[in-house]
Amino acid sequence: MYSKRFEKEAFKEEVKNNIKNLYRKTIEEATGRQIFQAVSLAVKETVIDYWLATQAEMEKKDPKTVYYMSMEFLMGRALGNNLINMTAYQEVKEALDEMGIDLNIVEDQEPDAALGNGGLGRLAACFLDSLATLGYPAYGCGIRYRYGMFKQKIENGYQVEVPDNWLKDGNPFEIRRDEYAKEVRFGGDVRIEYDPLTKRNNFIQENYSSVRAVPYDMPIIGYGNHVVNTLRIWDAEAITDFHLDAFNRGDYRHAVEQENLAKMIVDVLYPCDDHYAGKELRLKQQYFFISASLQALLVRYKKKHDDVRKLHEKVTIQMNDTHPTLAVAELMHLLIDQEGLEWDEAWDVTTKTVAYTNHTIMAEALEKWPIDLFSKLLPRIYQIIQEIDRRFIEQIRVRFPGDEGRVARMAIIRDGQVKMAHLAIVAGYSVNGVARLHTEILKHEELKDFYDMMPEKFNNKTNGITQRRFLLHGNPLLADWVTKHIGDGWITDLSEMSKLKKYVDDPKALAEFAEIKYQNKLRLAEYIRNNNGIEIDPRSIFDVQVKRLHEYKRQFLNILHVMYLYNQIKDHPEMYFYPRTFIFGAKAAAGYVRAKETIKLINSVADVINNDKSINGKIKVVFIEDYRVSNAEIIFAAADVSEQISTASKEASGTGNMKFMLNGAPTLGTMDGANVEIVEEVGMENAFIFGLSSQEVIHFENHGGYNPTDIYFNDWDIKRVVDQLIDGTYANGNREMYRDLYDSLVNTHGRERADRYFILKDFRSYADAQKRVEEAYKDREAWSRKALMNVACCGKFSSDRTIQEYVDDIWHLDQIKVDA
Ligand code: 26W
Repeated sequence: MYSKRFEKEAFKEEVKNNIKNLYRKTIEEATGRQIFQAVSLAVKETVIDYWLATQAEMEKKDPKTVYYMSMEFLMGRALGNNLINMTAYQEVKEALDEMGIDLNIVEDQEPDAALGNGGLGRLAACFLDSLATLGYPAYGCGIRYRYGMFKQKIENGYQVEVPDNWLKDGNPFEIRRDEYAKEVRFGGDVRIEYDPLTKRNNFIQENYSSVRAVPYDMPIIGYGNHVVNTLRIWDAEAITDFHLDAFNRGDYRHAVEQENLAKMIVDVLYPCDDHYAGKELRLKQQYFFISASLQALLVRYKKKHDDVRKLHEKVTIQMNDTHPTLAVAELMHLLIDQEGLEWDEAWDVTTKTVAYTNHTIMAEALEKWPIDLFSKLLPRIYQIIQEIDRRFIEQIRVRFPGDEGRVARMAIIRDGQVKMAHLAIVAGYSVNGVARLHTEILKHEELKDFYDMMPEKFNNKTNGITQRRFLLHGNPLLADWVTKHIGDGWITDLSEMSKLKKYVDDPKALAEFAEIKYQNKLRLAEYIRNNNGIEIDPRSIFDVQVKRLHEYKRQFLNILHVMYLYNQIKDHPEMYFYPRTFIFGAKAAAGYVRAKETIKLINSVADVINNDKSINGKIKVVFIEDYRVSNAEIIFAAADVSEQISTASKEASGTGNMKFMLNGAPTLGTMDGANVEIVEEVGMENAFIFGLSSQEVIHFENHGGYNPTDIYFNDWDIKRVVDQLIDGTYANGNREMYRDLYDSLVNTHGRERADRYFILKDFRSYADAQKRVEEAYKDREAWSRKALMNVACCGKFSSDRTIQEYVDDIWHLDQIKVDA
């Protein structure tokens, strides 16, 4: 069917027709964006057939399905990825070539669907790709934010946030499903009414405001298997057409309120990563998409089944972090208040249906809602959580009599707050971390009390990434080379990459492999020239740190080390130094002041160093504006060194680390998150590891004993670099500009320890590891061997492997097959 649909002439005709019908233009007259729309709609025609076929198969087989609930889906661009997964990329490229259209340029017209912040959102997107590719029935459930992750501009070295109006020209792949709209209610009060017939109390919500949730479906295409799953994201609308009815009913104010509520709810993605702000609107967003998704899920289930007590046999719900944890209470509410189940029956179903993934141990990221805010907005949900909490505390007291400390630590409602992680763990039938080290820290440190009481729930699922987007699409030169050597099995079975090991001592293979990296570096250099106006040397070492800006990720350590190298070169111009390009890309949450200062510092250091002719271009520093999924694909392909330098114990997993590995960039990193497992696969000799261990960090945190000023006063090079933050070197003489960054290293402020993230402690060991990188890079062939070993050993880090583990250990889904 693909071959029939992508019969070239028919496809070309379709594109022309779309341009004519949509824009009343010829191809020659159409703008780039119009061509993108026309091509996408032509592709969608084929997608729809498989989407229907998949739905029909699901109707027939009634397989167990996972609902992946997530506030974030960081999808990136769809067109190229859809063509790749339909195995139609080459054919479409040729068809467009014949029309004088360059597919690459068409792809570049598409805005990223940036409905996520970083790791957690991109993981959700990779999971959807793997679920479809493995043929597992799955819905992604989320929010159709009108504005996604902000666009980042750098002005005068500072980050400026620009709204991301990604839907401006329409989204060609989505389908609005008005017929599945649901009502979601907020606020009001709950009246309890005794029903003598059923001898039950009924809980009736009154005087509420409500919005209409309307789903938009996006196709999620499996690779080469004709399976098309659905990402269902919800838009909000006012429930009444207030111009007429409500106004006439004299209820104008209420109607306007509901209109505003609807507009507000889906307006924008919260751009906070790892920092919980406690905003009412965010709780509204959470309830909005959870309630709508669960209502829809129940309707779908009941079409085929009449006993909701068996929901867990066909449905499983995965909660992506605590953000969707209201699902626990909303499912209880629907089962009790709508379906008429008794508490115990509803609890039995709920606790067999929901599961929870934890993505962070950063205390400031844990969601805790103030009771009064929560109970006013969600009065019935709050009652249900109170009852869950009451019963849970009883259980703790039975298991640990007299241990009221434990009750205080574990309660769901405590200190005037509702603790979402506790609710998720108590109700979830599975609790997982996202890398082995992270899960161990959860079990033995952060969630120890819960692990003591219910060890059987805890399990690890080390994250993964999809090789379809991050190699096959993002790095076509390497993808072709790999296929030429080991066949194309790796596309759906990344463990096949190990077959490349037989080439790691083959000079011809190594030379070709190195040449591909070089070509990819040229491509990135061109991107940087066009976007940053900076000329970089493609023969220099591309040393890359791209990820959200966060103190624990330690971009600060990286730039301090650059400042240190610069001092060295200035002091010893004759010293041997392999040219380096330090590349950064990072967005800072809009309100995260210290993160924004770090961006400014990186740009200031770049200004000084890049303009210093005396160092002969030995160091260049580039801050790539607006790091996002689409430019990430270009960046990973071109990287020589992967900077994964978080303070050990802080990065739950990391997934960028895996994307670099897949593209042949060895890791320069700490023993943190999934780095530990990367090193285990590739071997210590093919990575550059430094710094404190997680145990050492945790020990210092619990027992003290680290004093950064000891280092500051005893290591002259370190003191010099730290002092340069306040001597004006990088601030045109201004001594105050980086005072806060300086203070964060050497002065304790209030309750915050000096150098919380052990930057000075790890500095020397980082500098040594960097020295080892330089030494290793000098031997070009030995370096290529290391880089190729990284590609050959990356098999474990496919999200296909991760998803298969979720299926085997947690979800137990039925596979489906769709015939062409
Ligand atoms: C409530 C505010 C908020 C927003 C986002 C709190 C926490 C988050 C996320 C948990 C942050 C996040 O993206 N975590 C990352 O998840 C990735 C996927 O599992 C991991 O690879 C990263 O290590 C982890 O930081």
